[in-house]
Parts: sequence; C-alpha cells; structure tokens
Amino acid sequence: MSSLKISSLQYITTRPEQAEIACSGGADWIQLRLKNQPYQAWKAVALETLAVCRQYNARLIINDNPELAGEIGADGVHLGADDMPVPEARALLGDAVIIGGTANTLETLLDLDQTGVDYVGLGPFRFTSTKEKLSPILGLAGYQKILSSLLQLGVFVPVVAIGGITIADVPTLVSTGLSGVAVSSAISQSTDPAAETRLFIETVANLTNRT
Ligand code: TZP
Ligand code: MG
Repeated sequence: MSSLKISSLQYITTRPEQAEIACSGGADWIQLRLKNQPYQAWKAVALETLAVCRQYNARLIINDNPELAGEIGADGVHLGADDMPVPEARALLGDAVIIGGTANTLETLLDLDQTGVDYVGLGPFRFTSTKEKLSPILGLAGYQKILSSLLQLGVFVPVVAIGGITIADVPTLVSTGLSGVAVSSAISQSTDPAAETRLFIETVANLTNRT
C-alpha cells in the first residue's frame, strides 16, 4: 500500500460545477464518475474537473479509465471488477498515482489489498439509484463483520463505505473502523451542497480524530 493520504470524504460526481461547489465546502477528494461517454467528451469534462481540483488543491480520481487518468495527469483512478486489473493499471500509472478498487465482500477486499490498491470502496451500504447493477446490500452488519475480520487479519488498507450514505449514517458506519465515506447524492441533492460537504467532513473528522 502506498503512503498517500486518503481523505475522509470522497465526493462522487459527473459534473465539474458540482465538484467546484463541494470543493468550496472543503472537499479535497473528488471522483469523476461518467458512464457511456465517448473518450473525447469524457476527456473534456475530466480536464474541466481537474482544473477545479487544482484550483482548490483537491485530488481527482477518474472512475473506470486509467488511460484517461494517465493522459490528463489526474491523481488517481477507481477500478471495478469489469475495469482494467489493478496490476496493469499500476504498471501504466506508477506508484505515485492513487488506485482505488471496489469490493462487496471480504474476499474481494483481501484480493484487492494483495494487488496493492491504495484504498477500497466497500459497498453498497444501502440501495441507491446512482449505480446500476448494484451488488448485494451490506448494511451496517456487513461493515461490522468485514471490518472486524480485517482487524483480526492485520489488514490495514483504508476502506471507505459507499452507497446511499447520508449524514445520519456516518457515526455508526465509521465506528466500524472505516477510513471514510464516498458520497454522491446526499451532497448533490442537498439544498446546500457546500454546507452538506462540510458537515460530512467534520463529522468523519470528529469520529476518526483527524485534524
Ligand atoms: N458504487 C456503489 S454505490 C455507488 C457506487 C459508485 C453510488 C454512490 O452514490 P450515492 O448517491 O451516494 O448512493
Ligand atoms: Mg468501474
């Protein structure tokens, strides 16, 4: 695992404008999650989002697409089971780039850890319409079980929860041993996305004794 710092909140968005609002609320870790885009259109949005992130000193993770992340000089890439295998992405992008992976089970999480991911997005916590073909819902009990197994096994890869997470879920979720949360709709659909972003960051920070 690389020593790159993983933040307590990853804000997931499809739009540079939303990334900017979240950054104005303190977000320093943005995932651009676009689906079914022609490469050049995807690249244009990614470059716009990268400019926002650079302005706010935030890190940009590109979902699904290591080639694009490498081409534009993004800070990282997030890979699921159907994307480029982690070792291939690592060879392409090098050690300085953040590579995140998606897991729904302890087994997948352990496999990802072996490949040297920098963090794992573990989910979904509950149903969400943000993602199609959702894996089985983990619920709080799923996180408790998986995170306590990691502790027993001495596996310390940072894990962030994902899927339908609201601010009210954060205290119990983070108490299972998570490093943070990855959130889209609770922030994007909030009446005040910047304030909601700040609330997420402060809530996780208070629980994990981050400064
Ligand atoms: N992977 C599992 S759930 C999810 C992804 C990308 C969507 C998270 O978005 P939301 O709106 O916070 O449920
Ligand atoms: Mg993917």
